[in-house]
Amino acid sequence: MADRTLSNLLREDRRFPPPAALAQQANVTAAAYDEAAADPEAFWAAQAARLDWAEPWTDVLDWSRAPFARWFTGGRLNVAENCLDRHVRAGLGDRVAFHWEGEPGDTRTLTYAELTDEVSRAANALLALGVRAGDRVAIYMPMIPETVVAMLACARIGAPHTVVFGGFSAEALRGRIQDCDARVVVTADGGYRKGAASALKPAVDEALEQCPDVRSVLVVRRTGQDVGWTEGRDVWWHDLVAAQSAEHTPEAFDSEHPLYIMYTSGTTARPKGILHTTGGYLTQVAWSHWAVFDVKPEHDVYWTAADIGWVTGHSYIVYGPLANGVTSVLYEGTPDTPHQGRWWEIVQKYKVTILYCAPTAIRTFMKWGDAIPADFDLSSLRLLGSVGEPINPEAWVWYRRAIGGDRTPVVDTWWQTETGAHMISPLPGVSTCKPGSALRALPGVSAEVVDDQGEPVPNGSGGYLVLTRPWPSMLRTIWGDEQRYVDTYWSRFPGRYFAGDGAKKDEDGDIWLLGRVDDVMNVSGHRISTTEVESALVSHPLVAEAAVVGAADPTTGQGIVAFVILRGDAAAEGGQEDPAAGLRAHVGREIGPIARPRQILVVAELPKTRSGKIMRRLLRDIAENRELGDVTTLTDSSVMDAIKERLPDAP
Ligand code: 6R9
Repeated sequence: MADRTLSNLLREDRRFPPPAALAQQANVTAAAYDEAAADPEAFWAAQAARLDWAEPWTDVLDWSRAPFARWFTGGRLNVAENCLDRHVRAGLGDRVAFHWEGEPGDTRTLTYAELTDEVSRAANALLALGVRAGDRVAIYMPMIPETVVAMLACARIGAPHTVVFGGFSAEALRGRIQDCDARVVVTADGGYRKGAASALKPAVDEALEQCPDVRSVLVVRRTGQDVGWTEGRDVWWHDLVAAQSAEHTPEAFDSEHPLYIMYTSGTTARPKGILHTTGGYLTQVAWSHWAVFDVKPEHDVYWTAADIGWVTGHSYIVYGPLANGVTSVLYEGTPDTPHQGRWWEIVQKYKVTILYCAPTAIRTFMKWGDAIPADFDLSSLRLLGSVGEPINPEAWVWYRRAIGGDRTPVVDTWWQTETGAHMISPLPGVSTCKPGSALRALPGVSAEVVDDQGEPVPNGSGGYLVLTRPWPSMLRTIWGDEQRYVDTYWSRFPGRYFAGDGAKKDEDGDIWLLGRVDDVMNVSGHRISTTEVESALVSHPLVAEAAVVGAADPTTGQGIVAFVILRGDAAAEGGQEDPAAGLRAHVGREIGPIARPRQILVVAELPKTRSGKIMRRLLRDIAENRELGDVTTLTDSSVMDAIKERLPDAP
């Protein structure tokens, strides 16, 4: 892989040093890298001390049963207590924890004191339903405050939660409930999406037909729509939770007590239940949120515009911001309801200072055009973040200019459900940013790019991303399948964690992520990453978004097939002319003739997961004219039908 990759990304030479004012007051300085490198365990022990521990740990890390890690062994703490009660005790009870904005425009403000009471009531309600420490609870909810309350109530009583994205099907929900043997489900009648009430409860009812062990369903009334009701099993949140006492004394749990299971799709059909535990997870999530977003809890209004059903929502809507006592925004709906300026209206209204979202959202806003954000006052923003996929340099520069007013650093944060917290990212007060690069491993984290034999590649070359030391928020196992944990992550390069992503090191040793290694194409023996071709396409003024796949090709092994969405203004002006020839030539100029797509299809939408990741697997099925594989993790399965309709006859 190392030698033959093409390198248009590495020709990106725009540089953005940290703003002086931010650098002067930054939470973390360059010294942290050296400190952490000298003694990573001492570094993490110092970060763990940011939390309240009921009992101190004896060892920082026990790696004697590698790759099964134990962090802060013997230590005891309660996650909800750290996120709530301790802030109230410190006199911060009146600080806003969440400014919640419903899609129809209804709002709720929850202070730390109010959230603590609500979580205590919900914890008492779960206890009343017979939930005990160690029992799993499934949460299938819209983006409403009760979702956060339910998660923290579970954490408070030591019942690991598994949050299933509200956009997933009954089938996906059933599989997850059964895999972790959850006995209680928390849900809502529905939520608001795209201007209408979208039902959730029917999917729960359908899933539970095949989950006889689920004994209780706690239902939040959000939309008021009619719901089916199973007497003896279903209970309204407003009946049960409201009747509980707001007094609940949290018990301290072992540092390795399970906190949650988050399912993520693998390359095979069965989703993996990624297990996160208590002390190490909260330590790294709290530290990274404080360091990477440079949060000042007294001043900042922080917004992760992502779904709670994605790991990003767990770590950077719920646990990180609350552990740091920060004020956040929580938004229920879609970015274009009721108009395409909705996010910017929210930034203006709450004077959001830090915004964190996915490249797919950024490219969508690019497509809608600069005029929309320009209508709002975004001057409160001081820092922007990106997560979920490689961010194309053009999208990065647009984000900084059109949203960040050419002032704000953009932190491109690489991490995974499995890593629990940020791993590779700029530090906004330290790093000179390069559009499209996540730069280097954070203090306390060790990453490397290696070749097929596991040898580190020289600067200027590409290979596989690995993590070379355990880290506090690492997954502990795959729920119920230790062997799959070992095989998936620790066998490809023994002793090191295989992330499944391709990456390059530039001449400075900075890291550029190139997408999943299964997204690398092989065209006439040249290894070309989908990310590189997509970035070349997105750098063309006509293109807002692109998805590239390798389709079997009788002569070249694989041929490049590109699906593109045109920018709003371009699509309107474009007339009848087919842009494919111009785009092919553009890719040829940007990367080289070998990377010119065999086919370019203009489409209106692309198939995405909850986190905005393009499901290239499905596009490959289309490009190779196959039946579609598993679509249970798609946010909107009708997208595939729309794409198929636009297809010319198969090549
Ligand atoms: C947090 C999250 C993990 C995969 C990961 C990689 C991709 C995430 C990225 C990125 C390039 C970034 N990814 N952040 N690629 N640059 N800044 O997304 O978790 O849903 O488990 O996905 O997402 O391919 O391996 P998850």
